[in-house]
Amino acid sequence: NNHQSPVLWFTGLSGSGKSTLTVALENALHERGVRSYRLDGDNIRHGLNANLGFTPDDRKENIRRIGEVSKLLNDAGLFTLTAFISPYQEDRDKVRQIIPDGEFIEVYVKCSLESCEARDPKGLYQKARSGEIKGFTGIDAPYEEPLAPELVIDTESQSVEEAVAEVLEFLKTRNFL
Ligand code: GGZ
Repeated sequence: NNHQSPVLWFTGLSGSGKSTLTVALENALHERGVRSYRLDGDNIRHGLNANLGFTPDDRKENIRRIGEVSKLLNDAGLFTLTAFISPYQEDRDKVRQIIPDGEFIEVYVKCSLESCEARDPKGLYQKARSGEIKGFTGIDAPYEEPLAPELVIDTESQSVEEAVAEVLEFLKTRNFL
């Protein structure tokens, strides 16, 4: 153990599996005695970022603030897990720049739009298709695939357990575990 803590930054479409994966990973880390904290829409968009919506500027500010909070959690020595669409490469890169070298781990939670739309756990894609929601990522707002992610997790071909095992294995190879 090199006593460093990573910021595990999960990015991907709505319905790609970011939340499911980060919850499962948090449990796996807890079992190993690792102190981690998970940031997601429930504890960020309802609180700190309650004044932000989904315009490009608001998404940018959403990610900037989450990046700053991640930096603080990382300073405190916690493993930080974030689960946000974070659609813009530039914004993800800016977060990378404020995290200590080697500690920002960009994880692309890869899932085709077709599959995310078929899952549609909250019925949001249907609302986006009907025009009830405007500017929905993947439908009428962009998602920029990561150019050089540390990890790609394909949630169409992998179970949650397999995905968690892959992240844990990666963390071992980087001496975070
Ligand atoms: C994308 C939206 C939108 C729009 C509401 N576009 O499946 P969910 O519900 O739980 O995840 C989505 C979540 C995205 O918030 P993020 O903070 O991750 O977005 S970003 O990183 O782009 O700032 C979805 C819901 O909020 N949602 N409207 N227009 N997702």
